[in-house]
Amino acid sequence: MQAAIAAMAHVLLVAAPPSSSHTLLATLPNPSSVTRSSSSSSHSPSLHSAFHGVSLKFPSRLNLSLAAVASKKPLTVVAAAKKAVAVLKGTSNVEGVVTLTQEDGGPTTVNVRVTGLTPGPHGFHLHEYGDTTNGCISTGAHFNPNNMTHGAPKDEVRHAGDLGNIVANANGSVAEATIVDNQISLDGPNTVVGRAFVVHELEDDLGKGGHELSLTTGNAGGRLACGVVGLTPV
Ligand SMILES: [Cu+2]
Ligand SMILES: [Zn+2]
Repeated sequence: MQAAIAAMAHVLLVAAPPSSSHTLLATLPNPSSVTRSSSSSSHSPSLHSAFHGVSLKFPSRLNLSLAAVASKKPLTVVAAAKKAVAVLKGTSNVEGVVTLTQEDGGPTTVNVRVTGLTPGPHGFHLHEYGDTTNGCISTGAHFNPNNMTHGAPKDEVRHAGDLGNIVANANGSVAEATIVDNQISLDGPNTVVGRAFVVHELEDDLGKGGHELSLTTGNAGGRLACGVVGLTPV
């Protein structure tokens, strides 16, 4: 009996890390049957059946955690596409929502809707940090992993975060845009997740205005609203 308890402890240790749990579950015909068999048995764990598929019995607490892992598994498998969102807020009445989607390895589609702007173009960028402790100013500079100068979205020399301008219409001051971009991604070392979108007071001159700020910020003026990018269900 002591040997059996020791062996059981070993099984539990092996099963505890998430990666091991996956491997263990993968050998079972149906992960949900683990939950069912455990809930119908309230007596002590039986090592004897530990490697016999559906009759696998663990203490109910471990079973619950395994079941939780199993129920999340389909999401991971289906997630060839990724989706993220940022809610833009500021000190004025300018606000908006940015939604990003990306298929595996493809370009990122950025859907933008901002309200409360003055009519006309407004600079729109991804900034380096998802930090709004001091308002939009603490989001730092334009996201620039390749150490470039500021430019237009279509330029080869640009910050990765340079998404150009969004244009607010005359009536209602709504700006809507769909931007498809190859330099921003929802995963990997240059992920946008954890950084922030910023919408500006003025038009971004795309690096061509001749102003001293043209090659760093596009001289787009103050930061009206910003929002940190986070993952959202696909
Ligand atoms: Cu900006
Ligand atoms: Zn820039």
